[in-house]
Amino acid sequence: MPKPTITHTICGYCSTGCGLSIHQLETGEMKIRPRAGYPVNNGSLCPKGAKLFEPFMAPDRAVSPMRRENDGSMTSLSWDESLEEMCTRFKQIIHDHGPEAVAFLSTGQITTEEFALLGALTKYGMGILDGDGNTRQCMASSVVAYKQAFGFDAPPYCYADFEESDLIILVGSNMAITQPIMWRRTRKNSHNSKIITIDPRASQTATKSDVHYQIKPKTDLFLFYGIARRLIVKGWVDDDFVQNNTKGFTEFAQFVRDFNLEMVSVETGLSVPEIKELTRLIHEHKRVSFWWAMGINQSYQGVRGGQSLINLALMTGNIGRPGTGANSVTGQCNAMGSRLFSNLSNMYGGRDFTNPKQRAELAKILDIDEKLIPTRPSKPYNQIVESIADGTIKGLWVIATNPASSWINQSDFLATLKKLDYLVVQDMYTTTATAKYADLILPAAGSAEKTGTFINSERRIGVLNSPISPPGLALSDFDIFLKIADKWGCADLLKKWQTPAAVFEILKETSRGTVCDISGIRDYAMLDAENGIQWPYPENNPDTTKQRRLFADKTFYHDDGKARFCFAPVAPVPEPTDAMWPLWLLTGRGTIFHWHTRTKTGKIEAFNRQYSKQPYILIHPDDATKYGVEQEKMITVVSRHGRGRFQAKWSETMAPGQIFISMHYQVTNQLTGPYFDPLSFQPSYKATAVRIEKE
Ligand SMILES: Nc1nc2c(c(=O)[nH]1)N[C@H]1C(S)=C(S)[C@@H](COP(=O)(O)OP(=O)(O)OC[C@H]3O[C@@H](n4cnc5c(=O)[nH]c(N)nc54)[C@H](O)[C@@H]3O)O[C@H]1N2
Ligand SMILES: Nc1nc2c(c(=O)[nH]1)N[C@H]1C(S)=C(S)[C@@H](COP(=O)(O)OP(=O)(O)OC[C@H]3O[C@@H](n4cnc5c(=O)[nH]c(N)nc54)[C@H](O)[C@@H]3O)O[C@H]1N2
Ligand code: SF4
Ligand SMILES: [Mo]
Repeated sequence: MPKPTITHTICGYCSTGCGLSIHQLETGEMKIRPRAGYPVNNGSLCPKGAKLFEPFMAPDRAVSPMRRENDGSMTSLSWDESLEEMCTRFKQIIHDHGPEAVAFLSTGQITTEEFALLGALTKYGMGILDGDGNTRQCMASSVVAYKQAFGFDAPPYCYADFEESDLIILVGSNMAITQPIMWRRTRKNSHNSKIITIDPRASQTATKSDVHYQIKPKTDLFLFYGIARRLIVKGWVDDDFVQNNTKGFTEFAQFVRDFNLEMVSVETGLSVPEIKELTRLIHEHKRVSFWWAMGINQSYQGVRGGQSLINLALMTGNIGRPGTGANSVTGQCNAMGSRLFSNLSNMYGGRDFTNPKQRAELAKILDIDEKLIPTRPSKPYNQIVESIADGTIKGLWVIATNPASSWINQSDFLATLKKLDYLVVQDMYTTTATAKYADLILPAAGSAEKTGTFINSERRIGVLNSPISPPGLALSDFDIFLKIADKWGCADLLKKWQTPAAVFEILKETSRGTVCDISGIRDYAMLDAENGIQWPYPENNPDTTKQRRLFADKTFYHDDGKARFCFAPVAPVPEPTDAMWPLWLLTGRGTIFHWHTRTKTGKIEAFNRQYSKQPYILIHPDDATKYGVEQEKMITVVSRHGRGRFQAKWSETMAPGQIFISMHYQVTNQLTGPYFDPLSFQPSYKATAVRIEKE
């Protein structure tokens, strides 16, 4: 039997970043297998990765550029015609209204090289100042939390820490369905670990954990400040670590004095013995790891939430050792690439736009005129949306994200989108919620159809080899950006940026000497041969360990090498429940099978059969009785911002007073309102006051 041809690539869904082996048989048939020996997922895949290719064959793939005509119909165009139109329209808007009148919204789902090229094209070539990613919706709070506490946006862990921990504390993470391979690793633990989940719902993860702390929504800060206080009262602090490796502990200890057990119990709904027990467990275990996800980040106080866990890790010395850490789990396949190399909130390599020395340094590395580099970072997503609403932004380019479904406060957002003079949507599909508003659609290849790198949650850079080709005229985002550069007339600036491999070389140079230095990675072949490589990996990197964590030397990235305790008073919920709006709406992922707005997984019939096509709510039976909600019947959920119809599902996984709606339906964000963390500008998707109306 002839041997199949094997290519290696990375799954294009979640930030776990599983390695795949694609076996191509002589018949042309392709089989997806987990990549043997890949340190992320050795031998395992979740159902989405196993069916990676199916959505690529869907009939609504965008196969040529398309223009919306006056009667609303779409006409196919050549690349030349479409980009001529796009550039002419955007240039006209900039000519008439200035560079702030055009912006873009991007993603955590394209390659690092594509981010980097987009950042250079827009900022240096097209003169566009503002562009942000959907990563703002996802991990902006962790970014700020880490920068302030550690001096750099540096998630410290490797996945081996799941296996090395003796106490795993998951906060606002439904890992069993959102990061199933990470979850599997928690189960391969040889330290007899205990898994604790802190979540207002008995989520799929909470029910599989050893202990579930069913906290009231948005009271995590009370709990973690309260635990910090009790650790201090009991003398359970790692004084040496605090003394030698941190700053601000005295002020922190003073601050948490008010968070006594009784007050924390009232606020969180947990009993005093539960809080005491959790504190004791943290003290008695030797390798405690704290993991947080969207239940913390997507909040009006998300940065402080992440930092409240960082504080616990610091004061107990649970960092830099196997099985420890204050670990933010990010979401999309390349959210971590966008954090460091998209040139949006930071310049390449985590440099600061407002720092003249760093601007000059970058201009030299890139061999460009320093004047081309903006002196301020991009506006964050929410301010871009506000600027569309007030008419400042008139042209928008949306790349690999579907904000007409995923952005918060849709009841305003959809009206805002209509205010644009010109909207370009670059996507794999013509039928997305956002594409329906587009004046121009640019057909993009998906992750399995291109080359480049993704960076996963544990900072591992993995390389993509395209096992399949894009359909029709569709092109990789990389090639689309190069074509736009040509049309715009700035191709000269990007002479050195012609292939993903060439851009990887540029990124190596921009990273040299920074915290995320990757200058020691020779090329893609090395990445492939080494099963991915975690940053940092400087030239002459002495540490070739396959799974590396940060801070083993207890040195942090602030100038004095010390980590900071960061904290603030607990802010009131911006929109409280009351007699008129008596229920808390929680939103999030509903199933292992579906991805966000379902543009991809919604094409897989086997997955659709496993999940309700009808938007639904989960409601506790007591609330159902109280509000006269019948099982499986349609009801209307109303918030101060909008309304939607849902099928009612009674569920004891919910605490009374709370309902859950998954984010996989466009209607969900009709209910959410415009609240953001003031430091990270991340939307607060997980606390909206609502009521139920019977039909
Ligand atoms: N199957 C699947 N997997 C995915 C995705 C997907 O769409 N589908 N998306 C990916 C992406 S981009 C992301 S960001 C991740 C998200 O991964 P997760 O963060 O794990 O998922 P979520 O469901 O958004 O939220 C997690 C939990 O937060 C809880 N929560 C809500 N409010 C609070 C609170 O106040 N405190 C606490 N402690 N918990 C709270 C919710 O009940 C929920 O169970 O998943 C990634 N993986
Ligand atoms: N209520 C509520 N809302 C939420 C959340 C929540 O928990 N609750 N979570 C938030 C979070 S964490 C996230 S990350 C966002 C996700 O929100 P979105 O980013 O809007 O969701 P996706 O469905 O992943 O959209 C990605 C789009 O890119 C397209 N695409 C995929 N690959 C490529 C590619 O390679 N190139 C191009 N050009 N296009 C491609 C897909 O077809 C799809 O239209 O949702 C946020 N919204
Ligand atoms: S766990 Fe994430 S990266 Fe791994 S196969 Fe599933 S979706 Fe893909
Ligand atoms: Mo996300």
